[in-house]
Amino acid sequence: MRITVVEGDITSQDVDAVVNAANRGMRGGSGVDGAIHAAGAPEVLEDCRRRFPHGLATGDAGWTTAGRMAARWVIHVVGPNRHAGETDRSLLTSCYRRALEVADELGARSVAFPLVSAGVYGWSREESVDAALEVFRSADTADTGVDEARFVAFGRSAHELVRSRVESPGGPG
Ligand code: AR6
Repeated sequence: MRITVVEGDITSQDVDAVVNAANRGMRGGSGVDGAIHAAGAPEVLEDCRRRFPHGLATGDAGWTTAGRMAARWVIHVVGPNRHAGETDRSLLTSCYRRALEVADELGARSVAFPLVSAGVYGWSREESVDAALEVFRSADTADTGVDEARFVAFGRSAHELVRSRVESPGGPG
């Protein structure tokens, strides 16, 4: 699996699936969730209502259509909310692992990821990218059918940071 990094907006990525940093209610929100629901309106919300009548648990992932976006699917993950006491790092790695599993169920080959939990949910960008890299480089995900995991860094400083973590030879994973 190739790990790539671009700077930009996840809603305009030309990939099979984009990952959303959602919440347990699964009805949209702010940040990347708001952008994805706006770009994929109204189908993303309609599909969320249909597929997730009771929402989704922290650390888990599930998919919907991507509506009018270039991608085919949205893979929604619910990251841990540090401000609500969800400080267990395994919930963050679980999001990235479950996103890859759902991508494999769908047959998605290219998947774009935001930095899950590194906004409203209060984790640092370093913690989120390092959790992702640990999963992407682990033996457990070596047989995934995903051949590109693309970090979409929102803004220049995020891009610099993610790129340096991805390129660091002594980095995580
Ligand atoms: N494309 C790529 N990355 C983005 C975009 C975008 N369009 N917009 C923001 N980011 P956040 P969380 C980055 O807050 O911390 C929502 O209300 C942002 O700079 O979107 O998991 C949900 O409904 C940051 O690095 O997600 C939940 O309630 C990263 O995406 C809650 O916030 C994640 O920031 C989830 O919080």
